[in-house]
Amino acid sequence: MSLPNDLAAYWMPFTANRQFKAKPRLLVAAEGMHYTTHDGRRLIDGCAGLWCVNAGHARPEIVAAIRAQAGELDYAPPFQMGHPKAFELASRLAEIMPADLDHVFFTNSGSEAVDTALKIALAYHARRGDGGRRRLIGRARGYHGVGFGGISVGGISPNRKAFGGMLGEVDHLPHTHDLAHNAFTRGQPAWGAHFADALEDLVALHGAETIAAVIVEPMAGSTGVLVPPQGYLQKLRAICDKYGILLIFDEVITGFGRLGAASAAERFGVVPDIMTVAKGITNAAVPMGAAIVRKPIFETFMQGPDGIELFHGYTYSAHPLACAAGLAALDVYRTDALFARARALEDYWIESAFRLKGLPNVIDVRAIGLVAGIELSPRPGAPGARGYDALVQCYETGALVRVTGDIIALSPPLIISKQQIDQLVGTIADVLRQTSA
Ligand code: PXG
Ligand code: PLP
Repeated sequence: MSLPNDLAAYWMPFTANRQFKAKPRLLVAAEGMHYTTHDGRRLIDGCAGLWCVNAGHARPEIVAAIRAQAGELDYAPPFQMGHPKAFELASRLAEIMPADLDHVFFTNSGSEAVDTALKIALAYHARRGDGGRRRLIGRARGYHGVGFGGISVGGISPNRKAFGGMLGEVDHLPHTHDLAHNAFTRGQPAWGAHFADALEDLVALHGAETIAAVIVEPMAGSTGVLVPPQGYLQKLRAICDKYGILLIFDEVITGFGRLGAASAAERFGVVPDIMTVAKGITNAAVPMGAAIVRKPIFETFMQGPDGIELFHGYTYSAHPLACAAGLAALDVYRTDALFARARALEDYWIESAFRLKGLPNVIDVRAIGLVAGIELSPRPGAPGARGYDALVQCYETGALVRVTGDIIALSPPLIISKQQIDQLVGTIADVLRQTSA
């Protein structure tokens, strides 16, 4: 397939537009573990699209469900109306999420899921007559999408700098990344649970009675794969409980099998009050996200005068195509036991990623579930350049990987075979050797 003859009109997101348009990389087809490029090459998908195509591309069951839904019910207004699959999908999600995370508010993306979760947290406290709790606590290096709520609690500087004021009442925990103590750790580092104690300091500073919620990624993905130290999430949970602060896990990446379980909450044995999901919820075939809340939070909204309980929602909340894709995706995950498969492959995956230790410029390898972060030392005076070169080289050599700064993040579809793991890691190893300058 040839290139379109005009690339100018499309303003590409999170992309160096001019660099890209000077040397475009177009994907024109996908199936299973592979993409096809515009120049007819096959790429092994090392990042499940963008951490989202967990069951692999073009799953026939999901394709068929979307086709059928488009012909049967293309759209239904979600305000004061419903359609069956929205209720069915919510029930199915409640079934696979831990404890009493039983009520689901649908959105169209992770960013919207985060905004929704933050708004629910604030409205929950107000509804309980505890409306002084308006402060939201995020974490340095956190990524919670690109809405004003998400960038306010987020901790990635370039995503905030150009955009001014943000939400007013926000603070941040420190991140948990520490190469001096934890470089080259397989799975969760033993050192670092104390980073959660910083929440006690924020409580002392602001007063618990002003704090509504803490939001963290249980494993930070976008910033370059930061695995939570052992005991860290448990500690955050305990401090939140002590002070009546809601704990929100942003599981947009970690949901749906990435860490070998339906959720990171299940994997780590820590139940948040609200969970945000997106991406893998539909295997990425139709955009969708959700905020999933524990029963007592939902019940709080179901008390009082009988009327609209939450003034919030999207035109496309619970879109029929997304619900159909979501139901089909959950069927595929269950039928193929993909979460258990990821867990069973984890040791092989981690050992394979660690084959990159010792290659030029590799200053850390970290891995858990079917995720790995390969951190490269930045070129002097040119942070990100080495990472970007690795991305381009991998693309030319036959692998799609995700790069954030100088960190390569790997998160293949959960259907990857051992042989394909070898191929993916082998390609990256070759690239690291070739681009050692
Ligand atoms: N929260 C988390 C934890 C995410 O990872 C979002 C919210 C926002 O989701 P939407 O659907 O609005 O994009 C995300 C998204 C990367 C990368 O380079 C990661 C994401 C998005 C884009 C790029 O790792 N995660
Ligand atoms: N802007 C305008 C002018 C609208 O009418 C609407 C929805 O009706 C929106 C924004 C919000 O769009 P969505 O519900 O798709 O988020």
